[in-house]
Amino acid sequence: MKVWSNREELLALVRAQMHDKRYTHTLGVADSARKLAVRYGADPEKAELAGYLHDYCKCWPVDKMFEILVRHDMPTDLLEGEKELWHAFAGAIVIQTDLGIMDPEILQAVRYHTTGRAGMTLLEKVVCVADYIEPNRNFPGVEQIRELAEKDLDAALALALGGTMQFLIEKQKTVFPLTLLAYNDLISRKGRVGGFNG
Ligand code: DGI
Ligand code: FE
Ligand code: FE
Repeated sequence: MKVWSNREELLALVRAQMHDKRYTHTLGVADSARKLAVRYGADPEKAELAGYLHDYCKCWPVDKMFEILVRHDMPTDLLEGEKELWHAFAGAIVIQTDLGIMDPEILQAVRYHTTGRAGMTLLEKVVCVADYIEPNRNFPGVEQIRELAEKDLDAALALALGGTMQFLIEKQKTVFPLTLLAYNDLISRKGRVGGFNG
């Protein structure tokens, strides 16, 4: 277990796990997540912390992530699937074991930040959307997601996940089931009471 007792010490540990560009992205996600939390009524402190931690082991060797996932009995479809997804699931484990993060809301926000899932919590949505729209992000369609994120978090997330699935299909990559389930869940709530535009 690594020892930290304030934000600066935590950030130094986060900083040591990744290259410059990933760290800049990490700070951007924390800032965007805090703002989205304020806008939509999630806990801004938790959102910021989850942002700092969400890509904690993104730059780790895949073998190291794989070993952690196997040790924690992660499902076969994850282990045999796209390695890009591993950092989210391994990250949720590692920030608990190495940094002592125990808050299940934060752990889940990290675990599902890449794929999403059906029935995402507000904090999970905030971190997932922040990951797409933080200021250093630059991909086709990001502006539209940024604009939507100011007025409708679910709609922004559906647009973002839909774009990711389109990108994956174009590249003939697998769509992880949770990503599709997250998308379907958001789309099927659209227009219902409590759904998009509530
Ligand atoms: O870690 P970041 O780059 O900040 O962003 P992220 O955690 O959303 O990871 C993005 C990568 O994950 C990108 O290469 C696409 C990939 N990805 C996301 N959802 C899926 C996926 N890859 C596959 N194969 N299937 C998915 O459902
Ligand atoms: Fe990530
Ligand atoms: Fe990220």
